[in-house]
Amino acid sequence: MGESVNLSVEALKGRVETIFRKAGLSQDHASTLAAVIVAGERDGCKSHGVYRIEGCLRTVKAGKVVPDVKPVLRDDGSAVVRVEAGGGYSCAGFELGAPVLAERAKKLGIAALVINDCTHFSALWPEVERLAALGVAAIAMCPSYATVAPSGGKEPLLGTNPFAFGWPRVDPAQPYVFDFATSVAARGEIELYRREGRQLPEGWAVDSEGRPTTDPEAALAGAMLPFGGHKGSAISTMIELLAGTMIGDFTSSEALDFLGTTTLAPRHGELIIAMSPQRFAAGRPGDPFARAEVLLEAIAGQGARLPSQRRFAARKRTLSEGITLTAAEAAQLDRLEALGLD
Ligand code: NDP
Ligand code: PYC
Repeated sequence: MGESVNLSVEALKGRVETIFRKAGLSQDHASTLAAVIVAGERDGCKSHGVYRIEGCLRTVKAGKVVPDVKPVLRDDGSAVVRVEAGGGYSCAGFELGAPVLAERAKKLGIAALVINDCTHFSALWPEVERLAALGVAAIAMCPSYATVAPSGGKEPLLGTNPFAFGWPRVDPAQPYVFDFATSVAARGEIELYRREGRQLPEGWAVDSEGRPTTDPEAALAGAMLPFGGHKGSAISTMIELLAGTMIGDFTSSEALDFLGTTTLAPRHGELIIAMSPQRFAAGRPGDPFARAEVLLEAIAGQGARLPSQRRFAARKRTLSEGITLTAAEAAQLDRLEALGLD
């Protein structure tokens, strides 16, 4: 086995982008995918970092994503802005729709971006963070593919359905952001345990017979569990309804039927709702952003950590010291660069 390597954020992004270009992705898709994957490595979010590259390439090779489609913006001036991704990766669609969404939320107080027919594998925090930088609060959510049993059940039906929230702060580099799977942990996290040969913590999953398991292989073949029992199960169901059926797109169960496997990136839609705090608080006492600072500082003042603080610290470190890839990750990158889509 070789050695770990250290790369600047820009150098890693360039290499990942090249891999995607060689695999037939258009420049737009290659660069937006590379950006989100490298942001994961930069911020210490490895469940959606470089290990995802192979899955993206497998999805291209299987013909389950259109690698060079141009997303189309459908905007009738209303509060619902739509991007038709045309079976392409979601990230380019988000880039197209985000500025329109923020502008519309500021104008109307609230607006939604619907992304339809997209292949989606990425973390959601880059999206709510981007919207916070544009001055709006936002929630983002999407189904996935059916891998999670509803609370009280034991068959995979719900997705790991991520849910993210962003709120602009006085320091624009550190918005209040959280982003989590509605399963106990993301499926990508279980895959990392499998690769490292480690046992899972208890309570994450059941095997294909419905028995609790800490074996990652058995968990991936069985069903993952929602976080917080019936509460996570209900939030996950809400995401199926709002970001699946309501926007006329696949639920997690339909996404799995379409794909026939969990080894490729899932196709479905995404829903992002943006709000202008100034518009909601208009005519009421106090500035909503200043009042938010009081609350957030009081939380931190108790010694509790705010979500994303770990990420922001990792970002600060990697931007100055570079990103360290393990020997296995570095070898994977070399191999993918040499092979293209083989
Ligand atoms: P985690 O449980 O690791 O973390 C979720 C959130 O909680 C983060 O915002 C994290 O902040 C915060 N957090 C963690 N620990 C603490 C703590 N002690 N105090 C305060 N905040 C804390 O994430 P998951 O495994 O649930 O999800 C990981 C990623 O997977 C997400 O980015 C999600 O979008 C992605 N995902 C994507 C899917 C898709 O279909 N596209 C499906 C499922 C998940 P911090 O980052 O600073 O630690
Ligand atoms: O980690 O659960 C996950 C996941 C599913 C699709 C993309 N990420």
